[in-house]
Formats: sequence, structure tokens, C-alpha cells
Amino acid sequence: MTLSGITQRLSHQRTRPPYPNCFTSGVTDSLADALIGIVGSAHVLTGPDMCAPYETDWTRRFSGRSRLVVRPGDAGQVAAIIVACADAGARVVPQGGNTGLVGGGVPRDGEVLVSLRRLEDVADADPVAARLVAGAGATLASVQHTARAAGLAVGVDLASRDSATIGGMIATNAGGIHVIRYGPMRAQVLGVEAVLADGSTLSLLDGPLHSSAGYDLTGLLAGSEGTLAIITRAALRLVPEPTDRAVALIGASDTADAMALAAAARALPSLDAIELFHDSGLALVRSYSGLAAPLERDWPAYLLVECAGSGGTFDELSAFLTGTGADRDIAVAVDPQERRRLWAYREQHTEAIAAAGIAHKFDVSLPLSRLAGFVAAADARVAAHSPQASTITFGHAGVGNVHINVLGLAPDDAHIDDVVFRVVAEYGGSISAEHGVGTAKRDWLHLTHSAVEIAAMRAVKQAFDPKGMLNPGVLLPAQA
Ligand code: 2HG
Ligand code: ZN
Repeated sequence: MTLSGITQRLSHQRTRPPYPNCFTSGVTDSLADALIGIVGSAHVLTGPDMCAPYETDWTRRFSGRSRLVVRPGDAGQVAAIIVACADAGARVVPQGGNTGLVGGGVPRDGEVLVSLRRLEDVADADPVAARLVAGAGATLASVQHTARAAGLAVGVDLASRDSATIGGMIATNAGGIHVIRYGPMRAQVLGVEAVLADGSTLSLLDGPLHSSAGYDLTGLLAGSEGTLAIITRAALRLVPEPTDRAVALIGASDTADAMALAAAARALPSLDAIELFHDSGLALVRSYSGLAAPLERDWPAYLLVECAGSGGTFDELSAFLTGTGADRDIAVAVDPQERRRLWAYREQHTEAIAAAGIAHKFDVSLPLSRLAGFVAAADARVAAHSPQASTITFGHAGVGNVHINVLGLAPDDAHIDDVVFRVVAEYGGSISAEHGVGTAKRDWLHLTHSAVEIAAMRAVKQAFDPKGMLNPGVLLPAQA
């Protein structure tokens, strides 16, 4: 099942709170009338049932009320919406596929929610320039499909590919499983088109590949979480589509052993992914999916290594595995179906956790040499905070990005957030690696970012959005 599939299933199980600021059907105000004039009545949603799917994020921890939901069909309509909202003094929350995990893409207090999903056009890939232009609402899967038709691929891939949109992925500087090879989303974006807070459009889609003329505005908007502008289209760089892949799942005696294997695997020329998970996550995935045990025996930790290229990946991976020691418990797959099966143990973590409860999610990054120590310390600190909590840790071991998921606690238990983020700071990490800061983490930004850094970020926000209209409350902590 895809992330969108489980979202639908889980949203049916939820009881919905009342939404006093989301109008009941048929009742409008002058802003709604103005927006209907821009996008048509079919694309201004004003009833609580209509707005509800846009008001809770994927974690189910973060939800709020919108004034209404508006669904523009092109960048011109986005610009007109921004002007209408500014005139009405309304604030705006942009949203892509609503696969976010940090409360950054859902309303908080009666904002206008601008859903970019209708901006889903994907132009054919340009094989000479190895680039493609996609609307902000195009899903990653649809862009991957178009790139593949030209023998090319997108350098970023993640489990929510069927629902996550290009605009949202840029706004959060998403990472995923290939960061080790191609870098995060910011490194895939050649240029963007974006609507600024004054309704003007910044058009950076067509520039030359290489330019050092001034500030990198595209790079700045990547990771800005909708607080500086609303991204409407993007030009993405493409990479050669691998035609040959081999995957290995290796049992490890503990996180440190897995990280030592990961360090050795980083030297593989065709390395495409290095992923980590533990026995606790595997048990949850197996009971959720019914999958059999992946290896001959159970291990405390597991490392998944994938090589991809145009030939010889199995031999390259085999030579590496031989060098890891004679008594290793390993499964290797070349056949696509078998590779998918090995990947399922890792990729189904998020869904399996969501099926078990509402988790506190910590997407953090650590210096590679301190990651194993951090995982042990975080586990111990969570257990000391609350014996009924269970911790599941997995992630992108090759780049030091781990996802700590804590189950068994109340969704509004902010103390646990404090406990985990303080361990991150102690171990020299960052409180967000690839999901963004959102509303979930802004109050802990100061733990890993200096006052000078936060002041510079505030100055940027002030320059782009002096009235604080775009995604208020996200990324930057409230000022005392
Ligand atoms: C992944 O790596 C995603 O699968 C989701 O970033 C992580 O569910 C999570 O905590
Ligand atoms: Zn991840």
C-alpha cells in the first residue's frame, strides 16, 4: 500500500473535530467570492467535510482549521490568490501532497490553505540538457515516469513517491534513499518559478546550468517550507537511469557494526543507497505486512546496500560482501521482484508504525562517527523518560540521517520532543535532516543553530514576507 493509500484508510478511522472557521457548505464571505472569481467555485472548498482532508498531516499529530481551501490551476491563479488574500488580510498555508511529517503544510489558525496539487503538468524530459520541468503539484512518481521514458531518472527517491509532490519536496529539501549518491532535493533543482508574498512571480526556470551571478534564490527557496514564496514549477536535473541493480541485506550485531559496514560500503563506485533498520522496526513491519524473516537468523541491526549502474553491480557488491567477513548472514537480490522484497523491509517502516499508533517522529542527522552512540543514548533517554514508550530507529545510514519514531506516548507529550532533541544537540547533530522544521521543531531550533544563524534567517523572512503572510508559525520560533 502506498502512503496515500494508508492516509485514506487512517483518515476514515479518525473522528473529526469541529471546524468553526471552515465554512459550512453554501456559506461564503467576500474573500471566498474573490477566490471563486479566480479559480471557479469547484476549486474553493468551504465545507468542513471538504476541508478536512487538507487539515491534518500524515502523522495525525498536527492538524488545524482552515478558513477555506483553494485549488489554483496555474501560477497566474496562485499570484491572484496571494493578492486577494493580502487584500483581505488573510494568511496562507501552501500544501503539496500532504505527506509532510512536521506540521508544516497544514493550517493552524484559520489560514487559507492553497493546495498546489492541480499544478501537476510534467513536460517531456530534455535528453540533451538532462532536465525536465514539472509543476509543483506533480508527484515524484509521475516525474520519475516521464524521466524514465527518456532513459533518465530523478536523483531523489523516497517511499511516499506516489503522493509526495515536487513543490513540497523542494520546500522541505526532501532527501530519501539516494542522498548518498546525488544529494538532497536542493541539489536536483536547476531553477524554480515561485510566487512571492506581494503577488509577483520569480521566474528562474530557464537560466544556464552554471551561474555565479548573485544570490542563489532557487537554493534559498529549497528548504524554506513555504515561508518565503509559493513554488509553482521547477526545472529538475536528471541523471542516467541505471539499467543494472543489485541489493544486499546484511545482518549486523549492533548499530556500530552496521555503521562500520556502511563506512566500507561508501567506497563502492556504483553505490546507490545505504539504509539502516533494527530488530524492533523489522518486527513491526513483519507483523504489518506478513513478510517472512529476511535472513537465516534474527539480528539486532540490518544494513541494506544497493548498487546501481550500467553493468557489473552484482560483481561489485559481491566483492564487497566477501570482504565483510565469512560468517555474515546476507541476502542478495538482482531480480526486480526480489529487490523489491528486500526493500519492503525498509520502506514499510513508516506505514507499519502509523498502523501501530501516532508516533513522535524525529528526523535527525548526526556526524557519522557519533551515530551509533547517539542511537543508544536516545533509546536509553526515551526509556528513562517513559517506560511504556517504544523506540524504532531506522534511516539513511550512509549520510547519518536517522528517523527515531517513539510510540506509546500521548501525541501532545512535548517533553519527549525536548528529551530527544537535547540528545541530538549533545551529539552534534541537526534537529532536521530531510523533513523540515515545520511547527514540530521550531522551538528547538536554537539547540542546534546559533543565535546569529537564526537572526539571519529572520532577516531573510522579513525581506521576502514583511507582513508574515506565508506559512506563519512554521520554521522560525516565535520572538519573545
Ligand atoms: C523514510 O525515510 C521517510 O522512510 C519517513 O523519511 C521517515 O517515518 C519516518 O520517520
Ligand atoms: Zn527518510
